[in-house]
Amino acid sequence: MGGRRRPALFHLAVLAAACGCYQSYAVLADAGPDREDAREVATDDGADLEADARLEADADGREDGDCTPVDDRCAEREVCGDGDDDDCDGDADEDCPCVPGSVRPCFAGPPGRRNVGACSDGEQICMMSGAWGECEGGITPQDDVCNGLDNRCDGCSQMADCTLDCPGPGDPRVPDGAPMTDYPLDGRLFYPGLVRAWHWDVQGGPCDLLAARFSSHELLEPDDETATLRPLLSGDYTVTLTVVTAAGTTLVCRWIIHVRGPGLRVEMCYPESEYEDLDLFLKQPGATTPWYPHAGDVQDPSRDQCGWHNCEANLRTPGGRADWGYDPSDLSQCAGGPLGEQWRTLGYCANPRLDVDNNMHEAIGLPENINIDAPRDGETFRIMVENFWGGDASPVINVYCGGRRAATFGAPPDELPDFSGRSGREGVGAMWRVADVTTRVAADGSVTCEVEALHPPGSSEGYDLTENDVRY
Ligand SMILES: [Ca+2]
Ligand SMILES: [Ca+2]
Ligand SMILES: [Ca+2]
Ligand SMILES: [Ca+2]
Repeated sequence: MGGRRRPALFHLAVLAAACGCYQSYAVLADAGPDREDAREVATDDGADLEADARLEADADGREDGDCTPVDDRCAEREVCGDGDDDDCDGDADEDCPCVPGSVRPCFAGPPGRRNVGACSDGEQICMMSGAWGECEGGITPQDDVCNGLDNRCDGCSQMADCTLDCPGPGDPRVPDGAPMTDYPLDGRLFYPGLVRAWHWDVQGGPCDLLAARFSSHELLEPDDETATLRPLLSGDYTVTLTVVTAAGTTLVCRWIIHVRGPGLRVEMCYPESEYEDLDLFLKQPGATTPWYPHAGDVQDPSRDQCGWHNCEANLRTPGGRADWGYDPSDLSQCAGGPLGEQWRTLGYCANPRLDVDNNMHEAIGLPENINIDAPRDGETFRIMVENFWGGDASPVINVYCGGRRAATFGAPPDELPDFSGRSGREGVGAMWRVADVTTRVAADGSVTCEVEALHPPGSSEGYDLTENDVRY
């Protein structure tokens, strides 16, 4: 939705291209010192170099001959409901029924190696067909290399005397991050030796697959010993660290950083976000009023829903901030985001809040997200997207509860069939009523939720898309 301030472009770098060359864990011997940006070339006597080389010569390492590998537990048949690939065909819970839109952890390797060594769960989305999609992300068993980690995930593949000490799941060197909070990356935590070149690469969460120019994060100083990850969205970020040693050997670590915010977070991204304005809304629990009650004026959304009109740091319409009775959160929950300065000026992070409205004026090419850091038990929130721009768009909605993705809607292959209509300047255009989310708060304060997809009235499938219809 349009604003009046000066445009402020946030450049979200395309990070993937530079080093797509190291896709495996293999130690690439003599991979070559072709980086001109080497910052730390060994210049002292050759002794260190020799020691370095000697250590690397041990890279074929040793294994404990007494070690018994874990049982893969590969079975004849797939078992439904466990997120495991029981029959070891590379797919978890294939041909098993599921609730469309729901998301859960899965593991595409042998069940016996799940959560062993370097291995880490991915996630799978239940497609609109009612079957689980591919298990994406995560780390599956690989050939072992000398990197301080059990790459085969069989309990026996760790080699000794490795110069590189990679982190696995739960390693205190790779703690969880938070959305819109800078996350420091330090190569010295993993490699102590002499270095010719460092390189960091980060693959973001589900939104990054949508469009080459869209990124869920920024990565600052990717060719330095220390880099900074600036995640805008929740989710799993896969980090790849490449070290070219002084002796010219290329070493690689890969691990996953979980980026988790508290409470309920509804995040929207769309590949057209550099030139189209979509608006995300969340209805106040208990309210069932029309989304645009004032003669269908899109510039005047209902006051009982959170959106661009009443939930950003700076309010652009009269009528005050959305107040649903929640305490505000500490500034640290929102000050690191694109409109961090505005939130700092306000002095707190509101609940509910819209961190930023992607609107072709003050923010372009960004996701939109609405958060409630500490929702109450048993509240139901309806999610709606309005296409202010009018042209066809393919938004994806991710729902996170207690930091874990609970549901995804609109992701390929289930893009909206046709989400277009007249411009918001002419009236109510295309609207998508996405889902109802009910929060569950346990005694210990942890938040989960139940998500129910919305369908056209009287139907049990399909997206609830309308044009010029303001109904709840
Ligand atoms: Ca299974
Ligand atoms: Ca399977
Ligand atoms: Ca290893
Ligand atoms: Ca917008």
